[in-house]
Amino acid sequence: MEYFANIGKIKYEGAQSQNPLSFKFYNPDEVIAGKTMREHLRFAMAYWHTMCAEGTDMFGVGTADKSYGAADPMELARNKAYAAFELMEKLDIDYFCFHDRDIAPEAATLAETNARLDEITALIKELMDKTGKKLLWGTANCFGNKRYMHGAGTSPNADVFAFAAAQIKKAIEITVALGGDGYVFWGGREGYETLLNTNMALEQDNMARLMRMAVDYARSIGFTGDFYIEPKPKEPTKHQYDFDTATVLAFLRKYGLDKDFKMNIEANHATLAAHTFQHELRVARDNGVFGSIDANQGDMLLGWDTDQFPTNVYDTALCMYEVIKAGGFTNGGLNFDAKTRRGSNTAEDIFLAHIAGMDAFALGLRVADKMIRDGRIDKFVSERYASYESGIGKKIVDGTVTMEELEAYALAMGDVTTNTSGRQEYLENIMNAIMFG
Ligand code: XLS
Ligand code: CA
Ligand code: CA
Repeated sequence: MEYFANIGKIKYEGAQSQNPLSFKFYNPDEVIAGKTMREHLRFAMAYWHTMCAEGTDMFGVGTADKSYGAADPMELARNKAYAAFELMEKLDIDYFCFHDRDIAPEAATLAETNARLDEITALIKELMDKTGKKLLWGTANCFGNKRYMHGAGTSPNADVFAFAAAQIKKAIEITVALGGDGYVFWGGREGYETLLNTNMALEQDNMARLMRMAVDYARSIGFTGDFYIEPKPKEPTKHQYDFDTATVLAFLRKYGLDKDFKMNIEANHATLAAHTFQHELRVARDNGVFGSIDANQGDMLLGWDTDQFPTNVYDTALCMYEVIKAGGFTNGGLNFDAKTRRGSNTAEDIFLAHIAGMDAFALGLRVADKMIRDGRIDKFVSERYASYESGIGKKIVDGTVTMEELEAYALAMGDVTTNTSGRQEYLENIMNAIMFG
């Protein structure tokens, strides 16, 4: 059975093509800076948005049909898996990501739920073997069910903590069974609404305990991939503990988890934290915890997580600049944690949205490569800090200077006369010339 019968395989046709169902800029096997575009970008499909989300919002029911002709929940889970692989094949997407509950629905008990997961995991394994598609990362949905109303690992209720641990254990097992390259913790409800009812210290200690146990268990069953934390400042809780990359880094270091975790940076979460996407990537890269990316964009006029397909090439270029500077992806990739707008409710819209996102990142990769080969921006930055390469600056960097010596230096100087322009506009002009020249 074909679920997207009217749509064929999407191919690269170049920017002049007027065929909406073609790539204009993503040419998977074209080599850029020594690697194919496919290898650089490692695109992944997000099971929850693409296969499951029907366009519901706070004000209205779904607008898109994601029933895949099924009559009952397990038939739906099976059909969805077949449709997912058809979609990945047609879009030439090599990876996917999922939450446990995206692939199989919960049953009345945990044991029955796990049996359902086993059945669908076996089917997905079969489809992966047949098509060569791979799992970028798996995760557990520990935020949707009402049992998690006060959090999962940070719940005030120890029974909830235990249930979450059991769910995560199973999600790790199926991730390993499917050869996943990563496992994500996104703290959906790991935060608080008010400190009046919250023991923040215990909640954070408990979250760290859960993560430590999860890592140890995963390693004990042979998981060699990366663990990721996905920072997000708010929504659904008012304050989330994984606020941004810098906050997560402090948490990981406090609890000795920094050797085991990297970041899964989401563009829209960066902007919700009042950072640019590039800022979050830079903090991760500078601290050796750059891992993977949830590629989307938010709406700058809205303060919530709109998870739109990325189309802003300025942002994708600066993102790919950071990715290349970080040495490229190892186990990570670009997961489209993005959904079509509620009014874009056809299967064709799903394809057009992925094409938009893949082309936007292909353009971003092309621009980032040009920025690096052009060299003017990198040269400007290194020259801007040249005063640290010799004299007093070198002593500061080497740690061989004291406060007294710096005072003597400043007294002899009288005042600073060496500041030069930051030339932001010069650099912005270069960016535009590279992008559109
Ligand atoms: C929600 C998050 C979520 C994670 C995985 O805002 O983006 O989808 O990526 O749980
Ligand atoms: Ca995400
Ligand atoms: Ca999001």
